[in-house]
Amino acid sequence: MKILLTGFVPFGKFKINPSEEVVRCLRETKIPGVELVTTILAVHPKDAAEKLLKVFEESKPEAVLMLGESGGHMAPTIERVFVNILEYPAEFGNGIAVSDQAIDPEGPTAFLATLPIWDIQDRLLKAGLPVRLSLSAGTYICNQVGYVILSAIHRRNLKVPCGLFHLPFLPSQAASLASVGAYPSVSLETHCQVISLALETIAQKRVPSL
Ligand code: PCA
Repeated sequence: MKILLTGFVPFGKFKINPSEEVVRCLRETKIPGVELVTTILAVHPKDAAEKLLKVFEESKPEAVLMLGESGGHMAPTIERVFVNILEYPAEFGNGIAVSDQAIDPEGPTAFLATLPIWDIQDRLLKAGLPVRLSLSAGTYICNQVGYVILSAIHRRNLKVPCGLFHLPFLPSQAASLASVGAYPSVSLETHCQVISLALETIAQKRVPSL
């Protein structure tokens, strides 16, 4: 199955983003039943959505798995809901804060992930890997790209399972914050095992869950 796997460049005070590192690592990994198309997105509301839609059009994947960093999360997290809100503080918007904008003024309130989330969760837990489900992807760029791509898939009535994992900090990121507080982290190796098994499960399941 051809799956589009995306990550993001570093943002905020970091020079590394676990999502980009995982994409780089899995590009070189053979995953049973999976042919990967990969791309790294800018952490920018216009550029990220435009590039994602362009790569989607060009590569015509049969499924889409997006990855993003979410510092403070305890485990890799499957996002279930993408809301029609764009809102972020100035520190994440090059000095410009955005408050309570609609991603698509004509669009529905939210889209739900169409990945086989229960199968992925079962498979990961049985393999002894950490995962949790979440009902909020936030209101920043990860939520936005999730909303935008699910909206495009929905409008075209495509049978393309699609969703996003938020990934906790890598150990080096948590270590760099030691003077601020104790942050949870997950190793790159564990992140890669989690996402590799999630991709394998998506390829086996094939159909959107909703
Ligand atoms: N995480 C941010 C955007 C880029 C990323 O890796 C988010 O959670 O929206």
